[in-house]
Amino acid sequence: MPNYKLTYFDFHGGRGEPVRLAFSIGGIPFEDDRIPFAEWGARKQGTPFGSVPVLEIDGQTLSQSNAISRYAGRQTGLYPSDAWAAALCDEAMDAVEDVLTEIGGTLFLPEEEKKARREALAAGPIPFYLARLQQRLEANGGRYFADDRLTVADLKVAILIRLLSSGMLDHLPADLPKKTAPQLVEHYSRVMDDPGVKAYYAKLGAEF
Ligand SMILES: N[C@@H](CCC(=O)N[C@@H](CS)C(=O)NCC(=O)O)C(=O)O
Repeated sequence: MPNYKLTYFDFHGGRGEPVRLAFSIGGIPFEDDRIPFAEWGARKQGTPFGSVPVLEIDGQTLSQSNAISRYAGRQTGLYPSDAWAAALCDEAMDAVEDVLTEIGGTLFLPEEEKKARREALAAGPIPFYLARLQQRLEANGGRYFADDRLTVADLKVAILIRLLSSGMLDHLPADLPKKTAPQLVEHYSRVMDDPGVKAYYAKLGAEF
């Protein structure tokens, strides 16, 4: 088995979390390299695109979260081999990226500008994406995004729903997912009830 090292920020979420979960669910050991935010400046230039997550595989480096999630999914049986089911996974993961990119663009804005941008996101684009993700979930049977089973796409959507429901993002109401896409909130609970997901968070002593 290759040696894996996943580098990401030190919190239970974000673009690195689906990869941590996938390896853990699949029983694949990996070095969980969690960068304190204070150290990021010194490490940024050493990454392929100036961003994390980054996965090292026997010393080779892979970046871009969806590429890493697909790789981890293939190694753990959490990414479908069927081309159509795999494409449905990609669709959901890329839609989540659209939302994360919008939110990421607000993180370091001056307060007034941040407030305006986030209120605009909460009034349009985020409910739109949540509603459309919910429609895609329904179109694929209502339980999982592809293959009628847990895949890396479900992990990525669930982590987004946890972020949006957390109340940690000022000016984005925490009840946005519940109000606009209740089935995604149910889907989040389904993912969190997965024995592998439960075991991962229990091991870390994390409660949600
Ligand atoms: N398209 C990239 C985006 C990566 C990205 O923006 N990562 C954030 C953390 S979630 C980051 O590295 N932020 C710090 C920075 O850009 O300096 C991906 O999907 O991996």
